[in-house]
Amino acid sequence: MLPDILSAQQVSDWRAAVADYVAQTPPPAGHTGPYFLWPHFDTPRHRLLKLYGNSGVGGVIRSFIHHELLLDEPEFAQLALTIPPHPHRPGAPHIDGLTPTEDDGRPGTFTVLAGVVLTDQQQVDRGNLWVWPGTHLRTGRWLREHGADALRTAIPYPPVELGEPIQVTAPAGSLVLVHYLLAHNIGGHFGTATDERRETVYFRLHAAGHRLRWREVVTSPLVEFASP
Ligand SMILES: O=C(O)CCC(=O)C(=O)O
Repeated sequence: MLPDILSAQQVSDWRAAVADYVAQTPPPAGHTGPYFLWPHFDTPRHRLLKLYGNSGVGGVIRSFIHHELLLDEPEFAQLALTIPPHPHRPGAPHIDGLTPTEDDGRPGTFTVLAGVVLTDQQQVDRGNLWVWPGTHLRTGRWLREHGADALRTAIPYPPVELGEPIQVTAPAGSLVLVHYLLAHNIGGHFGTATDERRETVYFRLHAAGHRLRWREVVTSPLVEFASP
């Protein structure tokens, strides 16, 4: 979790963009719980892509990627809202990109899930993302033993020891970086109907050439990342 990536003005600009998208495709009246929109970037002038570039988010993420690799521009975003009340605790995690896969049948692996946190999530149970720490390394080991293609049927998550989950806490304006293999899930929002909804914008990012090397990446999970 990286705090203070966006200024208060930038948070406000991003939230205005999210509000406009949600106004175009609003949730059903009375809906509570998760509400996701998936805008695709069919033009380089796409509003969210411009916010991503102008806010320097890509540059921050790039600094975590191996120095010999470029970072591709995001192809789409996920507007992740959680509308309270949603008293829910996930029982188990998932891995992204397996149902559905990409159009050619390749598991939809990517390098990093980057979440731009737009609402205060410093307390738990405010729609925070749940993660199971260390599972990206255990899953990488499991895939080394079973072969990368074992990922295709490891739904919802490979049979590795999960350990205890934590909720990611972060102030508005933070960036959350999540390894592709890290076990995660959607959290609950224990606020009331008058509390603020959770808003995070996620990008699923590929280091250049990722789709050609995905088998190496899932069996050697740090290969696309900068050395600490
Ligand atoms: O709601 C969230 O923060 C997580 C969403 C999620 O797990 C997913 O879309 O794969």
